[in-house]
Amino acid sequence: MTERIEQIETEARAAVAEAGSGAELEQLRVRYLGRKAELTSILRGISELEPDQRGPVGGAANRARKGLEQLFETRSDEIASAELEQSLAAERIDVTLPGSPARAVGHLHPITRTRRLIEDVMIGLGYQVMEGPEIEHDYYNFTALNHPPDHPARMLQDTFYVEVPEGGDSGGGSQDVLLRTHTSPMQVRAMEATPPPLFMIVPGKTYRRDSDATHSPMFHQVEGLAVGEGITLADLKGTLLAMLREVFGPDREIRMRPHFFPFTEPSVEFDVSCFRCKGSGTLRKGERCALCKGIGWIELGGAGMVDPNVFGFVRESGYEPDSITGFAFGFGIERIAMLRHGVGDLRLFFDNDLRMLEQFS
Ligand code: FA5
Repeated sequence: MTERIEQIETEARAAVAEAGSGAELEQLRVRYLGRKAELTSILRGISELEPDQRGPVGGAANRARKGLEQLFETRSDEIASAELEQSLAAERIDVTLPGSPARAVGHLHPITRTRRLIEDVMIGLGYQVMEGPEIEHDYYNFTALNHPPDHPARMLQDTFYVEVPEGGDSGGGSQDVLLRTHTSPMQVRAMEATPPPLFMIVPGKTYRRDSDATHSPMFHQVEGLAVGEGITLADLKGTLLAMLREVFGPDREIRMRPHFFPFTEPSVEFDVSCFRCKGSGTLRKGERCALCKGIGWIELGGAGMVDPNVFGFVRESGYEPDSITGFAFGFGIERIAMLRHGVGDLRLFFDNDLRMLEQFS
């Protein structure tokens, strides 16, 4: 009987070594260790053997069973990892391939596109594009731009101030650091860093405590600054006209209306002639033009000649208030994008609703 047990074990070991798949191995396990297997029935029949046979046969059968169980386990691990290797190699996918069906790649946000359009036009006019910090000092945002200490724009209700942690260097008091309310602080920073003549624009994010269909707490502005000898208000008008004709079409006209900004003198607001009603204020059937509200002009931003007081803050960088002049302008990018694309509510740009954004692909 013990010989037969050895034979079974040898036969089983040879068969297991040959097994090439998990399924094949399972069949062998059933054949050699299953309920109906020969070894199992030998073990079951031990009690019926002659007493002197029970010890040696039972010992041999149990050893064979244990040995085979271990063998099956080892071989099963080997086959599983070989199968895994095989399927990893066979089912390898290139995750960089387009999906099926292929989805169109994304596109630039309409605000980015509008910003780039304006940058391209201004670079064409000889301006350089600069960037500035969104978290700004009161000095650049207000003081050096000639805002008196009691100017309402400095009030907590109008502006987002940043709390400087204890021990941090705010530079000058608890209301010294804020989210810039316009891109104009870069006028002073650019003049500090670059001697005249200077022709630059600054696109970027700005922040105010505003929220309605035409105002959002975060929005984008473009600042423009041109400083040199003999620069006049006529140059400002020509520059704005050239830029806005590129953006809104070659037939556009612009107009400037007197206004007030602390850092320009004189100051103006500038409008572009309405491109829907061609400046007439009425549509074909005598209807009032809704875009310009029947006025024929659309307000775009603020501008003016740089106030000599502002040059006074950067005199040491070569900006002598008596001999140098310049103009500055600033406007909102969202406003331009709304007008160009007929979007009625500015907040739609920032809701991240693909049904809206995909219209600009
Ligand atoms: C200014 O911010 C001045 N810095 C512009 C300037 C620059 C004047 C250089 C003179 C010389 P104002 O506050 O009017 O001006 O803002 C300019 C434009 O920013 C507005 O016409 C409007 O289009 C846009 N704007 C202002 N607040 C918001 C807001 N909350 N959301 C969206 N756009 C805004």
